[in-house]
Amino acid sequence: MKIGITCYPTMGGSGIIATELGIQMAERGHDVHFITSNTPFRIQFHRPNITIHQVDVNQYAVFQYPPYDITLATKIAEVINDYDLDVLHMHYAVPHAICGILGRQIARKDVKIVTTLHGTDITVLGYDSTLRSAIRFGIEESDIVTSVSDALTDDTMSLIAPKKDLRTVYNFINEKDFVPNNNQALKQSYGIPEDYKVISHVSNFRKVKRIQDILYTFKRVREQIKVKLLLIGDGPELSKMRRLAVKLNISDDVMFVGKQEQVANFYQMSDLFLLLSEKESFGLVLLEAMNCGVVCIGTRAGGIGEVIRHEETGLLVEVGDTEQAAAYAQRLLTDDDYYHQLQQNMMADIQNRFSSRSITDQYEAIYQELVNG
Ligand code: GMT
Repeated sequence: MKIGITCYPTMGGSGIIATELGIQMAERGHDVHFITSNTPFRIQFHRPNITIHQVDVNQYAVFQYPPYDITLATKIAEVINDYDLDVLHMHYAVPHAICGILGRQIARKDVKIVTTLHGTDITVLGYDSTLRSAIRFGIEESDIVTSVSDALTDDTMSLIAPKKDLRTVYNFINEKDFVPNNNQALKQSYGIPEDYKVISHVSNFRKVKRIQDILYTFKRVREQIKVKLLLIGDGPELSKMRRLAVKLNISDDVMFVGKQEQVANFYQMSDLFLLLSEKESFGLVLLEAMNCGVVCIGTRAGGIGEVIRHEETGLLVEVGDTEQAAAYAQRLLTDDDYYHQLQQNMMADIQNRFSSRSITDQYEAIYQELVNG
């Protein structure tokens, strides 16, 4: 099949999933066209069957705002016609599904549109009444809409109420980059003594990630055991969190390492991963940490409870319950038998439910269903 993909190529989990899925499809022999504002960051070298169509948004003095959406739709139309695309896979209802729909109209071709909802488009934008009807339009006019968790499917139904069925297709593991490797050398190079445990967190430091809860949890754990906290990523909350770490008197043991391209090493030197968000449609970082062998504690927010099976493959707490998170963390970091039991279950479970092969199969079947009519 000839597949066009549009996503925010450098942004978070949605960009990673869109890119990895394109790579998987190309490896299966499909002809993949990324129609994006930049080269997706995981495509660093030439790969057969993948073409990048860059969307350049020109700045004209006459426009107050650069017309990204119109430029993208025009580019999509051009690629539909030039390459005779069968399917467009748009990541995010707004703006990408809408750009795909417009691109299809401009091209005047019956290309099929699959839209994947990733969370931010629904749980943040869905509360903005000015955009809600546009999101509903993007969903209803797509041929098939997928959502990355049952929780996101439910949220979409209650917030947006589209007249359309949604199918849950989970995020998947990148098994090549995320593998267990007890990285003592890296730990040493960061000046972390061997007898210290490492807790980590990776995110874009938005308010929904509740980094403060990670700091409060860490403060409690640190009172009992030797431990360091590694915070990977950057975003709007970063400087406030630095100040909070100083205020809580834990800054000597908290390492803010900023935005990193290669995060696998950080998981590999971790003993525990925390994701204490108040909204999280799936939590791709959990899969990355888990496939590196790191047991996770998450909140019962959104789809996190679909990724972590409580007391079987990891642990769950209510949003804001840092006391419980600390108690669980302490147990995991001191009770090796318990840790290894959860770790073993976790590795088996995620390979069973979130392998790249089985999730790519699901998307491929969706494309086939549309193309074969
Ligand atoms: O977490 C973010 O803020 C980035 C965001 C994105 O749009 O890339 O991630 C969302 O999509 C990921 C891939 O499907 C999910 O794993 C994340 O859970 C989801 N983030 C939120 O729902 C907050």
